Amino acid sequence: KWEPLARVGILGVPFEKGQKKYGVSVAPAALRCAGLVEQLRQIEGLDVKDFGDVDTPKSPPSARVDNMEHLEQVSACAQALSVRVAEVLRDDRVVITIGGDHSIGVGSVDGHYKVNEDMILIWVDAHADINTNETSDSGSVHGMPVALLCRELSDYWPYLPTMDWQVPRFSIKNLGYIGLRSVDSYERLAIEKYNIPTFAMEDVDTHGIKSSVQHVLQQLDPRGEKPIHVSFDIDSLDALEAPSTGTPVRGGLTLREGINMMETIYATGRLRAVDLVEINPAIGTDTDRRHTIDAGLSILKAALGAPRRGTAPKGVLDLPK
Ligand code: B3U
Ligand code: MN
Ligand code: MN
Repeated sequence: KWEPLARVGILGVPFEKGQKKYGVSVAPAALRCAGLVEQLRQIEGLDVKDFGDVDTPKSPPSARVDNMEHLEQVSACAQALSVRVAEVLRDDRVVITIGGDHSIGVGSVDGHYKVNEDMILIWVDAHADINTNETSDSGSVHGMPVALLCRELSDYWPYLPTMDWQVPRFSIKNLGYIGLRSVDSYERLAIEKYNIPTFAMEDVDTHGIKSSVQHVLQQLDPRGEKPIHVSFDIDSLDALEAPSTGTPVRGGLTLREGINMMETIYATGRLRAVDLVEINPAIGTDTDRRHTIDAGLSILKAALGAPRRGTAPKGVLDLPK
C-alpha cells in the first residue's frame, strides 16, 4: 500500500535561539548555495519544490520561565513552522525541514502530527533532547524538544507562556532513538521509564545500522502502516564526518551508516518528513564546513531515494562507440 512519494517540499528555518552559538541559522542558505535543490532534482522522477524560508517572527516579550532561554522566540518560530509543514504535507509532498537548531523539531513534528496522528518519530542524534527546564544543565531549548512534544511528559513542565498553541498530543510510545552517546542522567531515566526503543552507538556496533533501524521500526510499528518522521541532528554523525556543529561528539555514526539508515527508511515507502538540523557553517575550517554540508546533502539524497549505484541514462541502450 505504501510507496515512496515522488514529490518533495523544502522548508528552511534560519533559527538559532534554541542554543547559544552563532551560525546555525545560516545553514539553510549554505545548503541551498551548495546546490541542495539542484542535487535533489537530479534524483530521477523527483518533483522538488522549494517553499523558501519560514518566517522567524518577532515575538512579544512574555513572562520568563526558569532555565529556558528564549522560550518566546522558540515558540513563535515553531508555531510558524508547524503551519508550513502541515501545508507541504497536505500538498502531498515529503517535507524536508532544514534548520536551524533542534528546537525547531517542536514545530516540524507538531505540524506533521496535525496532518497524520499515527506518525512515528525516529530521533537520530548524539543527544536525547528530552530534558525539561528542570533537568537541563544548559537551559538551551534544543536539548528539550522531545520532552515538549510528548503528552506523557506534559506533567513535568510548568505552565509555559506563549506555548498555548502547542498541545502535546504525540505519544512517547511512537518515539525511537538512534545514535545516542551523550545522554544526561534524567534523560536516561526517562528513556528507561518509558522504555523508548533506543539504539545507542554500542547497539549500532552490536547489530549493525540496518538491523538497528529495522528493529526500531518494527518495535514502533510492527505492521508497517504508519508514516515516518526522521529528525536528523547532524551531530549524530561522528565529529570527524560532520565537524561544523555546535556540540560535536566523537564516536558517532559514519556517513555511510547515516546513508544506509536513510536508504533503509526510504525503502519502507513511508518516509514523509525529514528534519536536518544543527549544521553550523560558522564553526571550523572551510574543509570542515564543506564536509559537514556535503554530509547533510548526502543524507537527504539517501532519504529521497538517490541510488548510490548510479542509474543508466533513459532511452540509451548502448555505450557510445
Ligand atoms: N543534553 C545537553 C546537551 C545537548 C543537547 N543537545 C545538544 N546538546 N546539541 C542539553 O543541553 O540538554
Ligand atoms: Mn538534537
Ligand atoms: Mn545533538
